[in-house]
Amino acid sequence: MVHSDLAAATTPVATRKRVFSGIQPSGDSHIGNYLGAIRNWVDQQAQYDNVFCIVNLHALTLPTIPEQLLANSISMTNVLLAAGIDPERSILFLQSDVREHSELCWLLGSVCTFGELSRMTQFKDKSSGKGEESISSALFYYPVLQAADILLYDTNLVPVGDDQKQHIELARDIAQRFNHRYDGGLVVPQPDIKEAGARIMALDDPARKMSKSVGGPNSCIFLVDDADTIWKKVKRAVTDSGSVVEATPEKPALANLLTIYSLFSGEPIDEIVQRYEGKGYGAFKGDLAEVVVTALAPIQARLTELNANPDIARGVLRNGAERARETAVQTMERVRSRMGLVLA
Ligand code: AQP
Repeated sequence: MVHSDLAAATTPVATRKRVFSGIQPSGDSHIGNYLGAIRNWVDQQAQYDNVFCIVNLHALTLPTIPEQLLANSISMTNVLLAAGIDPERSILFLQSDVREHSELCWLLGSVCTFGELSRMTQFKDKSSGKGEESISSALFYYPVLQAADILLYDTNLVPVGDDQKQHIELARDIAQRFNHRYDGGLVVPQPDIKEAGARIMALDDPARKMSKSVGGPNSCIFLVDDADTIWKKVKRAVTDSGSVVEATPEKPALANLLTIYSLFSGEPIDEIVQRYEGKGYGAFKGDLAEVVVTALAPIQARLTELNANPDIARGVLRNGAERARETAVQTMERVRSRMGLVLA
C-alpha cells in the first residue's frame, strides 16, 4: 500500500485499535525517523485511535541543556504537525506533562529484571566507548519508562522503526508478567514495524542506522536540510564498488539509497533499478537528491510557519496532555489497586 492509500483507509471509531508511539526531542529529526516512524503515524491516523508523545524524559538519558531541551520539544512538536499529525484526530503531548509515566515506570521496575535490561542492545550501543562513571543510570533504565509510556494507554499497536523492536518485546514481557502476578490489568501491545523503511542506514556507513546522536553531519539527511545541503549529502553518500544501480545484499549502500528513493517517490525498487540500467551511480544520485528535496519541500514550508508561531505547539501540547491524562489516571488507579497500594 502506498502513502496516500493508507491515509484514505478509515475504521469506525468503536472498533479502532489504540496506537501509542513516541519520539525524543534530542535534536533535528532525520529521514530515518520520518520514513521508519513519523510517516506511518500520519498515514494510519484514520485507522487508529492515536496517542503520540514527545518523550522528553527519555532525552534526559544523555546530557541536556534545559533551554535547549525545551526548544527541541517545541520544534519536534512542529515537525510532527508539519508532517501531518492532526491534533484533532490524534493526541499529541509532552511526556513530562503526564506524571503518571514516571510513577508507572517505578512500579513496573519491580517486574523487570536487571538481566533483561542488561541485554538491551540500544544500551550497549549508546554506552559503548564511554566510561561507566559517565553513563547515566537513566540510560540503562529507560526501556522500563518506555514500557510505562506504552502500557499507560492500553495500547494495542506500537508503530516504530526496527531499532525499537527489542524494547517493545520487553514491554510485552513486562505486561505479561504483571498480569500473571496481579491477575490482569494491562493490555499486551504488539509492535507495528513496516518492512520498508524500518531501518534507514547512515549515508556514510550502511552498516550503522541513521541516528540523531551518533555519526557525523554527513551521515543523516535532516528534515530541515535545504536543497543544497541535501544535494551535497547525497553526492557524498558512500556507494558500493561497481557502477550498476541495484539492491542486493552485496550492495548495502545502494540498497539503502534505493529504499529512500522508493519510499519518497512511491515507485517500486525494481522499476527504479530498471530505469537506471546502464546509467551509473551519478545520474541515480542526482535524481535521488531531487526526489528527497521535492518530498520534503511541503513539510519544510509548514515547519517554517509553525516555528514562527510557537504558541500553536504549546496549545496543542497542553490540550493533548489533558486528553492523555484521562486514560493515564484510570490505568494508574487500576495498577495501584492491583498491586496493593490503595488503602481500603
Ligand atoms: N535509522 C532509522 N530508520 C528507521 N526508523 C528509525 N527510527 C530512528 N532511527 C531510525 C525510528 O524513529 C522513531 C523515533 O526515534 P527516537 O528519536 O525517539 O529515538 P531513536 O530510535 O534512538 O532515534 P535516533 O535518531 O537514533 O535518536 P537518538 O540519536 O536521539 O537516540 C522510533 O520509532 C525509531 O524506531
